Amino acid sequence: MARLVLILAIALVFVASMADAAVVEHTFHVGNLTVRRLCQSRVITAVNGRLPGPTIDVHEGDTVVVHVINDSPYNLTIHWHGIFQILSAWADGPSMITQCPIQPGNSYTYKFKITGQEGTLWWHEHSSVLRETVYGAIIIRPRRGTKAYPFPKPDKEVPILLGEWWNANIVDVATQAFLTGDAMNVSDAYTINGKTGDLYPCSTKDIYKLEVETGKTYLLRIINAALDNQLFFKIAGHRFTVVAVDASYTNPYKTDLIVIAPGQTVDALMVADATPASYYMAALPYISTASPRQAFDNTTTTGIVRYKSTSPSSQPVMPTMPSFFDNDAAFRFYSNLTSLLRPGNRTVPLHVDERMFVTVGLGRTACQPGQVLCNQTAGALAASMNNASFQFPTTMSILQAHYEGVKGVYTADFPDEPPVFFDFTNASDPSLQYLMFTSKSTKVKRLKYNTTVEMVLQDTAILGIENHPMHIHSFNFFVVAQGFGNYDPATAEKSYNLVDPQLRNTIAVPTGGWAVIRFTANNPGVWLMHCHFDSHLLLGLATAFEVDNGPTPESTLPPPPPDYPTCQKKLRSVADNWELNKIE
Ligand SMILES: *[C@@H]1O[C@H](CO)[C@@H](O)[C@H](O)[C@H]1NC(C)=O
Ligand SMILES: *[C@@H]1O[C@H](CO)[C@@H](O)[C@H](O)[C@H]1NC(C)=O
Ligand SMILES: *[C@@H]1O[C@H](CO)[C@@H](O)[C@H](O)[C@H]1NC(C)=O
Ligand SMILES: *[C@@H]1O[C@H](CO)[C@@H](O)[C@H](O)[C@H]1NC(C)=O
Ligand SMILES: *[C@@H]1O[C@H](CO)[C@@H](O)[C@H](O)[C@H]1NC(C)=O
Ligand SMILES: *[C@@H]1O[C@H](CO)[C@@H](O)[C@H](O)[C@H]1NC(C)=O
Ligand SMILES: *[C@@H]1O[C@H](CO)[C@@H](O)[C@H](O)[C@H]1NC(C)=O
Ligand SMILES: *[C@@H]1O[C@H](CO)[C@@H](O)[C@H](O)[C@H]1NC(C)=O
Ligand SMILES: *[C@@H]1O[C@H](CO)[C@@H](O)[C@H](O)[C@H]1NC(C)=O
Ligand SMILES: *[C@@H]1O[C@H](CO)[C@@H](O)[C@H](O)[C@H]1NC(C)=O
Ligand SMILES: [Cu+2]
Repeated sequence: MARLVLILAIALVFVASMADAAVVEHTFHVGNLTVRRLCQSRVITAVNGRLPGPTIDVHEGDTVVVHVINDSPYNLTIHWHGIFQILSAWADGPSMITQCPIQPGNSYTYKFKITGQEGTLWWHEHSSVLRETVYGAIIIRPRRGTKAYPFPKPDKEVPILLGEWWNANIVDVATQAFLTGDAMNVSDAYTINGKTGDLYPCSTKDIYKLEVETGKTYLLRIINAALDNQLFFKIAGHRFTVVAVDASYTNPYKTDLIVIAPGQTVDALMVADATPASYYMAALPYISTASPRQAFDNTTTTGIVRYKSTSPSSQPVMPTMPSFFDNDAAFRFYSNLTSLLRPGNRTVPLHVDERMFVTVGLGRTACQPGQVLCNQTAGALAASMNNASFQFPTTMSILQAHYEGVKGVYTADFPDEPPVFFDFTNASDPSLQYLMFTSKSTKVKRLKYNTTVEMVLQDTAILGIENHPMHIHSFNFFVVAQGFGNYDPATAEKSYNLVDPQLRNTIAVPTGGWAVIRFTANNPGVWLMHCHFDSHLLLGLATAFEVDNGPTPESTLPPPPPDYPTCQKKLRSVADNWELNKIE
């Protein structure tokens, strides 16, 4: 038993000696780890025996190679969130979209280049809900030996990974939700760098601490790795200057409040210019609707920022936090970010090839096969885009089916608009009840190489308005406008920012509102688009883009790597067992 609790820190980072590029290599052993939190002990799934997992620290232009060895009892995959994966779709990671899962006892090597992006991203599990504890930071610095940051050089860089914690086994929590067709149980705590902070029972020592020195500047690389909650983050007595989001530089934006959705990152400078003392950093959820239908985890996680000269026993000052329902504060932050324009950087495409209008929201569907505890009369909870509730295939990844031309795994008929246009966001409109029911399908949107898409994302009030963090794999998109209520082109188009809109990989679509995004499909492959609340992804809030090859070898997807996982059920091989014994 103990030999499988692999507390191995075998992260081999070897850096080839090349002028401006290197190969950064890691080995991820994924396995059981026993940890104590909130007065009890729990077995979690973790990489190399650590929570959060290892940081991947690279420069733009480098190649990353990660050997993932699955010694956990679960199927899993790893996704490199926000990485463009130019011509390396096989390494993107979402289960059944670009690969079959890595089964227990098996391994897969992810290999990809970091091209044209700098800042903070992250990696996480992408087969079920294991990303609760299987996640870590990706830090991309400017290309080796050339450029500096487009902001004053910080004295220190500090990853801040915000997470969520359940006392129960997270796979059991998700399984129960599936079997009953009900909402997933909410978390028991939030975490900062894997620790709950001292406002929870038995947690005095389980707190992240950052020591600072007066006058120094800290670059906080903030990542929201929580499964199901957007978060408000503050540090008492301090202000931030946001300089990047989702690994895209922004014009400096000063604020004392960071708002961050699951999937997003924020790089913020913080100068230690307060009276030397101890200060709490704190995060609590942004719930976005004052009358939530579901229960939510209303706790607060904390960390401590302590000035060097201050006594470790001094009581930290707590920041004044916004209310859970402060839509104004969230919108102020989300809507005021703009891209930093530098010569040669991507600018917003002015010509649009395809327009899509996509509703996102919750509803219900017939109980699915296997949902044995589901109420047949009421049906199961479901989520959909344009009334299509996404069903993951089971026999083969969509990318493999696309590449080999296998029929019957998916259909390329994801609709460009909803079946009916209605008063999307008026919750008191009784006709919404008739729009409640959706059905399961595996519909993707096919795009020719280099197509520029403009998509309006429209939240619906059918089963309660929410702020859905929509993420697209491979493509960063410009957020040209956002607002509340129903999207109306007559007024919205006047507000488009076609000069310096923020560039993101995850957009928190305003609660009961809309957002307009533009991107160019300049990478062949199959790319998932989905809500980054895991509970909504599991309910079907997803679709995918099937992007054709371009006309040249530089725009053609190469074949899959030799160790590409298949969906055949596998048994642990003798050789693997020998390896494990050796490690013990
Ligand atoms: C890992 O933990 C799970 C319980 O969470 C247990 O069922 C399984 O046997 C453990 N596996 C190993 C190899 O220890
Ligand atoms: C943006 O432009 C700067 C300066 O021209 C360049 O160094 C950087 O690599 C560009 N970044 C991206 C993501 O294209
Ligand atoms: C979910 O919460 C309910 C109510 O608190 C509890 O009875 C149930 O055991 C929980 N499910 C899991 C899988 O922990
Ligand atoms: C959190 O919810 C619990 C149970 O609903 C309630 O008793 C408590 O007052 C709430 N706490 C906060 C800070 O809202
Ligand atoms: C940000 O956006 C809000 C609208 O939500 C606006 O009122 C505010 O003045 C803007 N500027 C700043 C610096 O927050
Ligand atoms: C099933 O759902 C129906 C309709 O919502 C409801 O009336 C009934 O009480 C539910 N049955 C159970 C066992 O919960
Ligand atoms: C919402 O729908 C209700 C019921 O149909 C209607 O009375 C109300 O005027 C609508 N509200 C708006 C803002 O359109
Ligand atoms: C949504 O899909 C369901 C099931 O396919 C269908 O019954 C329903 O009419 C559709 N809703 C709308 C608004 O078209
Ligand atoms: C794709 O678009 C880029 C940028 O607009 C352009 O440089 C390239 O030639 C295009 N490729 C094809 C095959 O159209
Ligand atoms: C694990 O993956 C294999 C291959 O796709 C599949 O046959 C099996 O059902 C999966 N197991 C679970 C528990 O999902
Ligand atoms: Cu969602």
